[in-house]
Amino acid sequence: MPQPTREDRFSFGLWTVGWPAADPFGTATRPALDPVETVHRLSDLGAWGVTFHDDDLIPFGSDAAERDRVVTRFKAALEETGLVVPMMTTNLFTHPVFKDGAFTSNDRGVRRFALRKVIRNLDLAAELGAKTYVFWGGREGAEVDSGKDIAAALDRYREGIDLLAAYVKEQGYGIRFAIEPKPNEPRGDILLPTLGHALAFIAQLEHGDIVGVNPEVGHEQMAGLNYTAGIAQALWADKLFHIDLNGQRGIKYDQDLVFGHGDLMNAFSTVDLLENGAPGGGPRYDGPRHFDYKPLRTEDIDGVWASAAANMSTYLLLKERAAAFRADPEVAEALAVSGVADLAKPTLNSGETVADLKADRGAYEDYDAVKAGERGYGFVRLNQLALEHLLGAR
Ligand code: 3MF
Ligand code: MG
Ligand code: MG
Ligand code: MG
Repeated sequence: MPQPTREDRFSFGLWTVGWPAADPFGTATRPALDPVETVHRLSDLGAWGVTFHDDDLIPFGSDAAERDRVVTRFKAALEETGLVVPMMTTNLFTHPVFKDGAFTSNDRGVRRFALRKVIRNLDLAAELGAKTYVFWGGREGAEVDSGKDIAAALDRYREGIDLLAAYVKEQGYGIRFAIEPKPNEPRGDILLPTLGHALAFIAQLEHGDIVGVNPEVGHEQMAGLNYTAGIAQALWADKLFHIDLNGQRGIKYDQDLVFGHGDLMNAFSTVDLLENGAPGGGPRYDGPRHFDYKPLRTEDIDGVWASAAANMSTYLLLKERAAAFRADPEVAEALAVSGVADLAKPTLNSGETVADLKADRGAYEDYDAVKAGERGYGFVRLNQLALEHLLGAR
């Protein structure tokens, strides 16, 4: 199996391998992990970065002395291993104070508390050199339609993100924000449920220049959406600041499976896009390959580390397969038959006006739509070639 190296820039959240596997129906099946041990284990496995929510490292309610002690110890582990902290985030969902949301709680005191909690952790993010700060608003939502004024909630969401972005700019932290959409869970409905909603929201911000998205595979798939197509749009908008890779099998609860253990064909096209870019060019993703998964509740501690390794191994295998796919002359021929590269050509000629288009009889009056309608695009053959490469049959 391919072995990960630092150059692959794989990162993991402390909350992923560290999940003790309590779920709504059962208690924890594994002990809590010491973040320092996690740093060492991830480093040994070939990971490059570790990410975390404030409370993953510093227990909620810790006093200043305890906070300093924990951070100092953690920093020492980073130095010993060379692991970096590319991304940080805030836990605005576990404590009961956030049960009706953080930036969009109906309770103004909660909203102010949430802003202060983020500001405090942004200072630490800058200190640890994090380049991206993620906002997953898991509690920003509702179950009761009449209980949440959505327009007002979006006003408060915008107020919060803009205030924090202004703070980051003012401090010269060089941090960019990435909003992570999710359709539901834990709230019945969450604000900014999909990547598209998030992009539309970002366009309304005053400081949207430093705000992008952190799409998670499973979250988009929980909404029945195509992850690869989604991140392609985020790239097109120059807003793919970070990614959460994992697996999901259909529209159900957030499974957080190992990357590739859900929709494998889609995982293949995701890696192909991330590694090889869109066939027609455009912005490329060069951020961390971040895994936000959960080791199955059935696994023991050895299984935890095996599952972490599985994410990286799967990614690297798919990367190899995607390279073989792109290099195959038969694939090139199939892509040509499908007309994939032809889509990069503008529909109008350079300098052509709408009047010119109207005057072009070949475009309409003399256009043989019946014949054009008979064309086969060969997409099935193309997909079968992808599948054969994916299965290692080519
Ligand atoms: C929940 C998530 C979150 C976010 C995290 C920020 C707890 O479904 O995906 O993980 O990823 O809050 O990165
Ligand atoms: Mg998630
Ligand atoms: Mg998930
Ligand atoms: Mg996530």
